[in-house]
Amino acid sequence: QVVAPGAVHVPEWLPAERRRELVAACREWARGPVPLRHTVLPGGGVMSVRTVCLGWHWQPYRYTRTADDVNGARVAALPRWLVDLGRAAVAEAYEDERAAEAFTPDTALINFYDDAARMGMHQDREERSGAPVVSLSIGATCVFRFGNTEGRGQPYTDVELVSGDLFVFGGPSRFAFHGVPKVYAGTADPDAGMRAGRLNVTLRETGLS
Ligand code: MD3
Ligand code: FE
Repeated sequence: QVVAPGAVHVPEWLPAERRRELVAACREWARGPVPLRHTVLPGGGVMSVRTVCLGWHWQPYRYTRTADDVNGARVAALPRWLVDLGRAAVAEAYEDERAAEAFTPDTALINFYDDAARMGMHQDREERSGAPVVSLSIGATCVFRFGNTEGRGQPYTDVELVSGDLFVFGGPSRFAFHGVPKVYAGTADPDAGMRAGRLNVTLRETGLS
């Protein structure tokens, strides 16, 4: 389950009950204060994924406290229980309690994919922190493409992410290119309360204040 140095995949880490709780919470966050929406890129492109943020609002390519690219509202707070879930995730993936206690995420990005949504290869470089990123997947199965730090192309490794999977990206993997080239239709997770599509929740330290 170690895909690359610092990149650890823990299949089906979240039990169905925790998945359901997270899905229910995501439904609430999707309503506002900043609604789940397709992010518009500076060049005018529109992401096929829909996103809502907690703690800090990500807009390409910076973090703000208010969603001035959406409705101007202040983002909802990152709840303590989600911070604790992130710490438990780091402890599990790295088998390292110290690393888990040191993890102090201050933002969550919640991405919703319908069956046609994709995410192109990119790096996440807006954070001013070397802390790991915790990723939780719920719902439909996808192909996650984990690349290298040099560019969007090969070498990369394709990994299937299924409902409940945990992935932690730290150390040298933190700035690797990655993307989601495919979501498999017909792989929903009704036990988690998802009839269609895929949710991905990432927990991060922005390093901002
Ligand atoms: C590796 N999300 O939100 S999660 C993103 O499934 C993003 O929604 C994808 O890429 C998704 O930026 C992939 C896995 C992930 C997230 C952040 C990373 C992998 C990462 C940051 C650095 C390295
Ligand atoms: Fe990313």
